[in-house]
Amino acid sequence: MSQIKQKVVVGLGKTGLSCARFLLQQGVSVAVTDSRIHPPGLDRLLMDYPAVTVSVGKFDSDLMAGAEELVVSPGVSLKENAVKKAVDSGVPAIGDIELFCRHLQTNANSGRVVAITGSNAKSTVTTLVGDMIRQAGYSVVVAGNIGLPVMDVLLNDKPLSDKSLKNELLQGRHVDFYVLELSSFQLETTHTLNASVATILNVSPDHLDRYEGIADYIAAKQRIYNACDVAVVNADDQKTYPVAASNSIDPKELVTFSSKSLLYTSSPQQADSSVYQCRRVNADDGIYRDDALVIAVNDMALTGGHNVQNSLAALTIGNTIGLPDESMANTLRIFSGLAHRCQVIGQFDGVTWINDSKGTNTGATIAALNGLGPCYQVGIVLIAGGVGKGADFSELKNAVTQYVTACVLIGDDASLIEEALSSACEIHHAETLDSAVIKSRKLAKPGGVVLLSPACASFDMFTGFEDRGNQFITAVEGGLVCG
Ligand code: UMA
Ligand code: ADP
Repeated sequence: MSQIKQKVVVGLGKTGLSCARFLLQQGVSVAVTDSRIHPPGLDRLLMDYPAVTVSVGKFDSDLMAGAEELVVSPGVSLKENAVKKAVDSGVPAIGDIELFCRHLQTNANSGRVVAITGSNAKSTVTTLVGDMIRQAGYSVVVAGNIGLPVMDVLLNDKPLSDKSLKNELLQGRHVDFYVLELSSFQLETTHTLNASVATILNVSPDHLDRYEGIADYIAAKQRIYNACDVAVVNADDQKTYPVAASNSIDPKELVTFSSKSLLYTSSPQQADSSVYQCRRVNADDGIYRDDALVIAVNDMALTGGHNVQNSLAALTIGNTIGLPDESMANTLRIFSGLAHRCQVIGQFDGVTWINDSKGTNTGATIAALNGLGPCYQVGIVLIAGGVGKGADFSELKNAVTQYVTACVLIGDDASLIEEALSSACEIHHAETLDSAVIKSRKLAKPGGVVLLSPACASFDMFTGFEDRGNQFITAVEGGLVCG
């Protein structure tokens, strides 16, 4: 007698738990495997479904090989031996985003999907677009890599703590838009996204410990454009354009945003066909649409050149889905950014302390330095280091030479960063974040900045970027920087 085939959920973190619970609520036969002995979602799953098959401590090859389909968590590579073996023998592999899209596609009345990826600025732009949609009077759910697994949105017992779910779904409102932040890991296992609007905001090296090289990483990101209606691309970064050679990538429309106009010419840049442009008129910088001022840069709550770029991206996405300029400008007047992204903690003894713990790759740290550097002529003391994920830290050299007076390095890859930057600025080392803060206090000059923007992941010393940022804030506010 042949056994009933199961879906096997691979990984039991946030994503695996949400997928397993959704499938079980739908009456689907499910088993779960995780390489960890006690994965984070285990207790909750067994509390709700004590009889479900769970195999932990190592990936269960036999379970996977006999599956009808694998639902693979983003933290698990498709190159993982057991996964690869099952896939090579014909078992299909999908991820949570594919499961979500399938559900929407069988529900005729479902909302439109706005899909956002990029090496940096994903969470900022995703949140901004969500706020713009809400401000314009539509209902919206913001989910994905930003921290709310998409399948949690579809559960019968949705997590009440989540703001956007509380606002929209629990009031029983129809959802007009799903704004999804998608990582390259999630895109690898997504086959039928078919987004209304899809964007790659920018591409710089990241996660090179998981990819063969940058081309492999970009190929994963490119999947966001599969069968989308409108592709929003960064005209200043060719790597964000849909690759014509890939036959499934065929947006019906291509729309650009560009911050080349950040040069603030007084008239539109001739080669730039973007809807929104930056111009300087009578010494005031503003974002314009044709000759009409949409918003003055000084009226925006976000600061820094990189955030003008992020605002241009959000406006362009909003325009594509029909949001009015006036309402989007109102959102830009209010939205002051997310915690841990170039977040000013305060000024002590004339030194400004800034928490950019979410700067987890070189591209992010370069943007933070270039965005903040021009505002602080006295110079920046940079606290960096952690898990480099195979990055080439020499990419930091130009921005460090221009704006950084000293680096204080922490974490596993401190010596790699020192090797790359020793000719660019003074280098110091610290065993702990607290001692890095104390050293930085001594190195910083009044009028200058101490910036935590590590260009690295945090898992060697912290539970995540939030933990790293919160410990930094505690050290700064707790008095280590005074006296
Ligand atoms: N892991 C194992 N064994 C397993 C399964 C996972 O060791 O069997 C490890 C992974 O290698 C990873 C960790 O456990 O280090 C978490 O992996 P996961 O797939 O269980 O992660 P989730 O808890 O489901 O969280 C994921 C995203 N994490 C990753 O992609 C690593 C979260 O993004 C995301 O918010 C969440 O789904 C909801 O969608 C985090 C992230 O760091 C913030 N993302 C990367 C980034 O932004 O750069 C891509
Ligand atoms: P993501 O979700 O992609 O990590 P975030 O919005 O959380 O993006 O921002 C992460 C970091 O990226 C910030 O801390 C900042 O240093 C950097 N950053 C913000 N905007 C940009 C941009 N337009 N280009 C490059 N880096 C940026």
